[in-house]
Amino acid sequence: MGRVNGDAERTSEVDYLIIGAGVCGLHQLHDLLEIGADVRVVDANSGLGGTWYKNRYPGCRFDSESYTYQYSFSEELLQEWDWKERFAAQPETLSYLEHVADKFDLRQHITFDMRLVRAEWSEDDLRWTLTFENGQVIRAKFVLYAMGLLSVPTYPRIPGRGTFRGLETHTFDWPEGYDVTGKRVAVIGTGASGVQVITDIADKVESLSVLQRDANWCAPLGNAPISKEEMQELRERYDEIFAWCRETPAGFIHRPHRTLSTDVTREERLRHWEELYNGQGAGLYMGNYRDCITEPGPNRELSEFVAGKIRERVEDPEVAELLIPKDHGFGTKRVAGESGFYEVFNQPNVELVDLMAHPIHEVTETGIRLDLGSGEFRDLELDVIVYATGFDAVTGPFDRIEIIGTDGVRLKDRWKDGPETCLGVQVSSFPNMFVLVGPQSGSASANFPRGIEDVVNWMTQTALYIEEHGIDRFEGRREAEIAWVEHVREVNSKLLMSQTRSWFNGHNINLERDEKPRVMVYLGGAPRYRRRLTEELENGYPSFLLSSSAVSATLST
Ligand code: N01
Repeated sequence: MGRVNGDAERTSEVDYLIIGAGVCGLHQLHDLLEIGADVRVVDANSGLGGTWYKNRYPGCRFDSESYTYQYSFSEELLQEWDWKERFAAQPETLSYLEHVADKFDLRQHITFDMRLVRAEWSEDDLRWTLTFENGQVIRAKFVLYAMGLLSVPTYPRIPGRGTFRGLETHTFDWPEGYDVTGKRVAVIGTGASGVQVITDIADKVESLSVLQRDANWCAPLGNAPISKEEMQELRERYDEIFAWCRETPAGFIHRPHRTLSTDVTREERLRHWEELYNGQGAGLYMGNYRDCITEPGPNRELSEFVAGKIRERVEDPEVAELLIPKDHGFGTKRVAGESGFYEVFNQPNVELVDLMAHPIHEVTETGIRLDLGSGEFRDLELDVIVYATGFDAVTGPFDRIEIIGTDGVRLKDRWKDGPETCLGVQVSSFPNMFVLVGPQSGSASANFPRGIEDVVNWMTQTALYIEEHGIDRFEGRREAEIAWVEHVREVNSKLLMSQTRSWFNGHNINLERDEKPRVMVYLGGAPRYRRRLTEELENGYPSFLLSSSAVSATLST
């Protein structure tokens, strides 16, 4: 960048502007620099790392294997980085991303504290004008959104929130280094974030109240340190590991069996599930018989197996029953990896509050008031309230920016009944705007760097094409968009996951509980998504309209 307008010092120009310096934005920046593009990254945060910069709550870590959650674009990088644990904690991951930025000299191309508030397309000069909260303006030929799927936290709508005199925080906004030792704490929410923070702080706090609405399924993570020998062995197998992950549906090391659960005896099934339960990572969830997450019968049997484990691990049978999900089967929502979560409820300083029976009436100056019914209330006296209540996922970051495309159309209006995208990478009427992380993209449901890799590689190849052919306008075709949304809907409908209430289906923003699900993520698997994107490259982008004013011709019609 660096071309500054004389009359407005705060306006600058660039060819490719990436919004977000997280796992995706950094990768895209690296690759566009490699091809010599004029590129810049901006980020609303004061440092790089995206989700790993923000999520500093105690216990935050991967639940995908560390060695699969790293970039594969540099052999040197792979060979020099040692992972300390099988499932790295947030500080280690952030250090890794900082190391990547330093190694490839990326920081000089990133500007922090730049919160985008408005982006407007101009058909006259085929540029986006992007306005930031701090008054800066950037004009860009192409805008690439890499804002993360889970970067807008949702605080529940509870009367009195904000009046509490102690610390009220979302897991995503955890104050750096804040120590809960000896404090009276309530955690609201038992999704992946809640499970991690609850497990980490339970034996440090004076008292812990876990406020649960619906229970979520969890399975043991099997975390452990990685020895030097193990690391060396992993390093030697990286090619094989990445080749394998590229062919699994979600980019993980775990892959569903070809065998159906009904092809084997019950004894064999139980033995296998026992092994998976005691294994590492998401094996029980992603490396199981394939009918376990597609067919209600097998799913019920697997759920009953996991429920049995919860009953064994939690001493109080009533608490155990509350911790067993009743509204969905195992693996039909994202399963949280846990490391002693259930044992926490055997501690005398921990209580589970069933919000279905005793909803929150209000937040008070001193804590939380529960409604016991019949006009009776119970006050929890607290020092800290933690909202582990999830995110306005996938579309939330876009909804917070005024994005205006051709003829004044607003993205917010286009997506008011749910997002529609052309292959998860563009939106018709929003030329030159690419979505690297967003709705209906394969990147959205895959182990992040693996899913991202496909989109980033496609984008880099596309940028090369743009440069070589002098393309100055690139827009998804409406008919291709309609076809893609239909395809995503159809593919997703084959999985039980499409029927549950979770952020995968848009139930993340305090929607009414019966509101229609939205087509948020693509569940067709990373290999299929990659093939679809590759088809576009190989066939000259049939799903997009490309034009070059230099040659005054439409190159792809
Ligand atoms: O959020 P969630 P999360 N009153 O939406 C409850 C990733 N992640 O931050 O189920 C009371 O899953 C809600 O209850 P219910 C991962 O992809 C990854 O935990 O709606 N409770 C639920 O219990 C994950 O899927 C890692 O009834 C309310 C919880 O809050 C995604 O982030 C670690 C409520 C929200 O669960 C999101 O996980 C952590 C209300 N008004 C997260 N509103 C890794 O390991 C919501 N809840 C990499």
